[in-house]
Amino acid sequence: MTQDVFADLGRIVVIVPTYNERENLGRIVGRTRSAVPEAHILVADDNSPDGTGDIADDLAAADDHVHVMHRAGKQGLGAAYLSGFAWSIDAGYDVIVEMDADGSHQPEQLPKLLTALREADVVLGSRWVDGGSVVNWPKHREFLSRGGNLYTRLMLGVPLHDATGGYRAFRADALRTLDLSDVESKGYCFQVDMAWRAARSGLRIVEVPIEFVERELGDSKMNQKIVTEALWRVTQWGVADKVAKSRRLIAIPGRPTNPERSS
Ligand SMILES: Nc1nc2c(ncn2[C@@H]2O[C@H](COP(=O)(O)OP(=O)(O)O)[C@@H](O)[C@H]2O)c(=O)[nH]1
Ligand SMILES: [Mg+2]
Repeated sequence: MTQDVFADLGRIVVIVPTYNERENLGRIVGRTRSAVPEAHILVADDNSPDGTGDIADDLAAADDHVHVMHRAGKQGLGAAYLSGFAWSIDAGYDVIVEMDADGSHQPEQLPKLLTALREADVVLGSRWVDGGSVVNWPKHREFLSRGGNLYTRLMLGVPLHDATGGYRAFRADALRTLDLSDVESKGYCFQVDMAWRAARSGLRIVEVPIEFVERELGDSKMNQKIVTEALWRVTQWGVADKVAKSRRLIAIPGRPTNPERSS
């Protein structure tokens, strides 16, 4: 296989967050190493009770492109990615990729994301653009994802089709320009949070179609709490944004904008 196809993008790291993924980790690491041999991998494990962290250590011991971040316990996807971003930026990577451990995000499609990153700051793997698809996903998950994305578009006004997806590539330079110190999103709404921050900052965001394949091994960590957090936060952000926009619309130049004081 040709090495360093993406040398022009600089050093690449793929962050793989894990919680109880012992059946999946070896496969996803192997597939990623084959698909983009120059990419490094950072496994961000939340002290998985099933021993995923030990498997990650074995993989790292056998391959200098594999690294492991052992975290104290299950603190959510958002927290794992924030630590992973900080580690990756600190280590001097130029491209930071997000990829699930369970095979839903196919490493073989990573070259497509990286190719698109040549003309963008952020690339979102999208299930809901032309050419995108889902395989073996239960109908209720598809409904939740399509509905969640429609609601996000309406509330936040971002023209993205898959703001909830988690197969992404960022330029580290672009990530550095975002203030991530106040990110509170714990669960999967972290993805919406990041997409919205990127859009508001004027970063160049490109969506590329992906085929998302439901996991065959292990269990999904999606739960009601994650859905509730996403719904609540997107609603809060959307309302705050609309209020701020309407305030700007009614502001009179030279006059205080606080209506209570402008009698
Ligand atoms: N480190 C860490 N990883 C998590 C956590 N929750 C989910 N993940 C990982 O995030 C990825 C997506 O989770 P998954 O359960 O497949 O969600 P689904 O695809 O929406 O059903 C997988 O690699 C999980 O192991 C968490 O709290 N901490
Ligand atoms: Mg999954």
